[in-house]
Amino acid sequence: MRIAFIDLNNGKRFGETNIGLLELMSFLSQRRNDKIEFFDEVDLAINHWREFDLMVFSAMGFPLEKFINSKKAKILSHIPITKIAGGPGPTIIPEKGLIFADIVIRGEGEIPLFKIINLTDKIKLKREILKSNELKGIENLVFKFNNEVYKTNRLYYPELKPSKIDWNIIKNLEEYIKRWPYLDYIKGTRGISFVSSRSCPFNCSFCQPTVREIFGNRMKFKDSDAILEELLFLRKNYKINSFMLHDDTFTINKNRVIEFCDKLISLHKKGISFNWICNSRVDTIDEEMAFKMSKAGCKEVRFGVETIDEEKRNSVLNKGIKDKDIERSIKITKRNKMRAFGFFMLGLPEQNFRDALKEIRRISSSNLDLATFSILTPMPGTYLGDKYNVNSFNNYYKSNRNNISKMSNLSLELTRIFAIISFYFRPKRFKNTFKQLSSMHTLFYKLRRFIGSI
Ligand code: B12
Ligand code: SF4
Repeated sequence: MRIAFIDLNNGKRFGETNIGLLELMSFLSQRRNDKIEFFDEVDLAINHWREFDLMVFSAMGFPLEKFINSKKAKILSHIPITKIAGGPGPTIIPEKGLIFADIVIRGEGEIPLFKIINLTDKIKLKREILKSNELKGIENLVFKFNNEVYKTNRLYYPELKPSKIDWNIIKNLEEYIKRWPYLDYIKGTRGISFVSSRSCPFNCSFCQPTVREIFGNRMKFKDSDAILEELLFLRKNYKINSFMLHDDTFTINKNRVIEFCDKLISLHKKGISFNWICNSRVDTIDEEMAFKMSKAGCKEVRFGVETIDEEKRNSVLNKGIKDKDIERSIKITKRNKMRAFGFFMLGLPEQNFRDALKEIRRISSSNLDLATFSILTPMPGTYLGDKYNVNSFNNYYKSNRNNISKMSNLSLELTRIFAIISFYFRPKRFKNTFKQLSSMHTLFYKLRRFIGSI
């Protein structure tokens, strides 16, 4: 079978490979003998469609919305081979995937995709699969059957483990490494992003139940030996010296973190070391863990603080973290010589310009080394999205991002820019900021990302 895998997230622009698609491709190539090809440009895939039996698309909600409103989606819908869409976007609103694809797979794609490919293999005229009754027996599908939308049983896979990635699949990996946005304050950084776990037990209102809708309730962890093997492969073949763990909360399981760190530390004897960075939660990190992480090369720990207002953080956002945990985790991180990074959101319900300025002042004078500021956007498939009746991703790329604050869209955007300037140009951080911006290469990518995010 000849299968094209297409990333609609535009991940190359951010230096971020589509881990979900990579794990799917690796899962399949470990079990079947197909000709698989990865495309990060949809135009290229469209131009080459005749070379494939199946086209497989992956998208988050916002890129999906952008794509279905483009001419390319129309062209695709007329291409006469079977097209399958999956990922966080189609999982939450499958009907949007059906605008250009024949079949949407909800949630973890490994097993249903494997079953569809096996079924397609058995059918002489590949396209006839859409008329096959057997399709109805495969779980987690949404497709059109006799002009009606048909949904099969929704199943989760608590026993499914993330696959070891075959990085050879991405032929232009160097382009991602070149744009990789983290640890750019360390000279000579060459990095790549990983995800070592799936799902999250917490219940933040702006995020859940999306993550559990994709992965189910039970957390699953990737084998740390598999990650290490991947890292060593990338080091040998691509001279990687850094990585980012995109797990929602990498520090959720202390024993696992310590085991992973010990394995990294044991590589030091062979002269091999990595700089790395991870996401954490302020109530899941402790001194022993931070000490090990730092020894193992961790340079930066990222915490979702969201807002400095404890009451709103816990009532509106349902974050479930206290101010004292925030202070404690920042101290622990810095004491162990790692940088503390905070994620913040502006535009909370009822927030006016004055509240926002107060918030920015307090964040800027905090002990954090780094911070980002987003605009709170209720998304479909989240508790907050339900509360505000949001059932489309389509406002995101326009100026109105489902603004639920008391500020106008323009003042919200300007406040965000002001927050970045106020935080990074404080005298205590200015030296670091200047150091980061002094490299033309870094400045170029930072500006590009910044402009792209407005
Ligand atoms: C890493 C990450 C990113 C990276 C980019 C990753 C990339 N290259 O695609 C960065 C930092 C750039 C990013 C940006 C954004 N992200 Co993001 N991101 C994540 C994160 C933390 C991990 C993704 C991941 O790799 N997971 C591990 C892999 C294995 O899972 P997966 O990709 O979902 O793939 C599995 C299934 O979805 C499915 N699948 C995936 N593709 C396909 C395709 C087919 C055909 C099939 C059958 C199945 C299938 O099978 C895979 C394996 O089981 C997730 C949260 C999470 N826990 O997953 C959020 C998440 C995906 N991001 C999210 C959001 C909102 C964003 C932003 C809009 C944030 C912002 N405000 O700017 C942007 C959008 C970027 C854009 N392109 O426009 C939301 C998406 C919500 C939604 N319903 O779409 C998530 C779920 C976080 C959340 N809970 O809010 N993100
Ligand atoms: S925001 Fe982070 S901690 Fe909260 S539910 Fe989402 S992934 Fe979990």
